[in-house]
Amino acid sequence: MKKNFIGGEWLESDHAIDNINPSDTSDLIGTYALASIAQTQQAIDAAHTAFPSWSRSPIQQRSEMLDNIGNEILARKQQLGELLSREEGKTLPEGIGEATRAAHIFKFFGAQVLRQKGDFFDSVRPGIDVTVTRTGVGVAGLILPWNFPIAIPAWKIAPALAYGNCVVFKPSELVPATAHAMAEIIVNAGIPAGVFNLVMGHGESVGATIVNSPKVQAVSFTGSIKTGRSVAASAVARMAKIQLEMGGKNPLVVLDDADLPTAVDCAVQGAFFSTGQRCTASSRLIVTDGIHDRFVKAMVERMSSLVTDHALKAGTDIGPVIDQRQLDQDLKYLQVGLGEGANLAYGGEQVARDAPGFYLTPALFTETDNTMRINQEEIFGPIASVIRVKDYDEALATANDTEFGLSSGVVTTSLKYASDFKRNIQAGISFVNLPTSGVDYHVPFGGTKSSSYGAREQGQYAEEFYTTVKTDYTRA
Ligand code: UN1
Repeated sequence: MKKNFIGGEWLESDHAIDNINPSDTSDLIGTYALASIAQTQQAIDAAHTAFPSWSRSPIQQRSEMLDNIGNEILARKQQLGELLSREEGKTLPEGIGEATRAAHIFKFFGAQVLRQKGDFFDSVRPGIDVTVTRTGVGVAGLILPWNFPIAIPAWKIAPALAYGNCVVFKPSELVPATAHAMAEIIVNAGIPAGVFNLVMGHGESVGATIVNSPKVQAVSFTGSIKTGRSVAASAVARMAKIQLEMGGKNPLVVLDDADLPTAVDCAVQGAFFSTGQRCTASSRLIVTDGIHDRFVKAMVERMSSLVTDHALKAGTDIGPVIDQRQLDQDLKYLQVGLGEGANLAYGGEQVARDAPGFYLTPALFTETDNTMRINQEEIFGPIASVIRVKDYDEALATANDTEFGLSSGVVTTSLKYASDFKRNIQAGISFVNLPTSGVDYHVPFGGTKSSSYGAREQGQYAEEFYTTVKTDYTRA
């Protein structure tokens, strides 16, 4: 049984969970301890106790530690990427790419520790100086989804530690192996007891304990909108700082003047890579009349060449769906779409491969309209819809007609439309002639409307959530 890391020790537990490979359900990756509520509490207590000394620890020490963690992840990116793909189901190149991204994030925040900022003011009263600085918030409770088993944990853990917070890290119970391997790297880098804690387990027990503990001053959550709302309600009720990253129903607008191969590339990558299991996935392909038929034809051609198979097999483009529950949800939405009158132009078939896994071919709906459930609700699978519109203005209005506002994109060769789109799309992120997924690690990440709540993640903007502003007056 792989153990949790609590208060500087690896601890067993009475309960454990089997970690199953979604590409091959006969492959048991390992058995992982489920932290109890008491153990979660113990982790929170340890983090609380460690905070005063960690928040005052020398910045050189913190910087080197984060940089060393980044170097170690980089040195082991192949092995970590393989483990990640084995338990999550994204392809091996995607898994290795994600491990590499996590390494870069740790190294970025290693350097960021040294870029301390502050302000100095004369007081409005004579003889008094005012300094404004930032300090760590306290214990950061980090609650993670399964779809990016190492990148999203890295972009929460690294800034939390960099700015002097102590961490209680709850990975998704579907992907404990990568989390455990990353925790080993963090522990081996010499992190002091209590500063970093790994508590694997379920949301109802471990997650709820973190969210409701008065000793957890900051809660950062990435996951579904439903869980996000309940995390927010509980955490705000006790005045904790919160940061939520939730769903998306991201539009990719394709205009008449688009370069067709670019449009198809962006749509295929954005909608179907990582099996469409990204909150930045392009699930609504909003296409103007003049290019619509050519676009759909080229999409179907390209999709028919995509290989859906075992995540670790060379040549696989699309790995399996994460588990049976998600597969059921995807299949349900395929039925919902058909019931709403959409045309299934390609895919959406549950297929058998050499190994027993959750295989679903990428699906493209056409003849859909934006009011359909398949265009309003997040599916989180390899399913996208084409929405036909007459011109740019209708495309933009349709793109904005959603409760979500995370990512967005436009494919066009017109500077006028590209500029207008960037200004007027209601989303935290926009891409011109690029897929809506696959973000850089050194710039802010987050959305508007129901997609996100609280300060942005990543880059120097991460400081906003993981620090608090302090104003000090001094009379000489
Ligand atoms: C990306 O598109 O590179 O869960 C990152 C998600 C997002 C991360 C997307 N929080 O899909």
